[in-house]
Amino acid sequence: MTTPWFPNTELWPVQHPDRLQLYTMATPNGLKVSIALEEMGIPYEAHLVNILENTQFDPDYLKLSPNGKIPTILDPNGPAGEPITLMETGAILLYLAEKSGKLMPADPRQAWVVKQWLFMQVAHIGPMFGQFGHFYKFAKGKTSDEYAVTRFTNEAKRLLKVLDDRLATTSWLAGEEYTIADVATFPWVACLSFYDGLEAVEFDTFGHVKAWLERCEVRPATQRGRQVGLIGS
Ligand SMILES: N[C@@H](CCC(=O)N[C@@H](CS)C(=O)NCC(=O)O)C(=O)O
Repeated sequence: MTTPWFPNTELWPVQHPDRLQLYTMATPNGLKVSIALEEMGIPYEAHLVNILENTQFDPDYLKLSPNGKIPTILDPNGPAGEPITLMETGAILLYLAEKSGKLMPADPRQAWVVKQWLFMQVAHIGPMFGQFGHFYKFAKGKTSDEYAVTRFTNEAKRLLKVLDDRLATTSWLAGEEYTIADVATFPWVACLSFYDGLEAVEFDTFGHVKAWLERCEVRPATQRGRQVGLIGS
């Protein structure tokens, strides 16, 4: 096995070089991976990449993750026993599901349904909810133009309706089994309250999403995953 190269070990000292290394922060995208690792029971070592201090642009970090975003993983024991680094949560979740054999149904038809909802999160829920949070909370007072707030509030509501209709018919997004599609979507829906946006998106009207969110929130592994990458941790 080739010894992996670890980024900036002064900033991110590695205590368990044999374990999967997670570079992250407790944001919705970061939490997807720490929750998945906890749910799958994969041993890992987490490192905080504080995006509020622009640490994601550390030249060493950019070697792992050229787009300068969190999270990133470095698995010393990747395919054929060789190290692998991965950015992009969709790819990371698929990789972890394959590695662990967990949170992805064995049945190929069902597995495609999981991938469909996973890509729906990555392409729509994440970017649109993120823009909603940006304009509704963080850019408040910085622009007098209501256009963006209205656009992303409406889009967030539209997407919640898509999720609600789906969850009216199934317990979890891809069916009766909890999968990486739920892992990916949960932190973004949970984040609406951090954006103080529950009223704006009329969250209470989406009863099936609300009940699903509660089912996700009580999972012990999910609760542990939510503690990873907090500032000061
Ligand atoms: N499509 C990427 C999105 C990652 C992403 O946007 N991460 C945010 C935190 S939630 C980030 O690193 N932001 C820092 C920045 O934009 O400079 C993924 O799914 O991994």
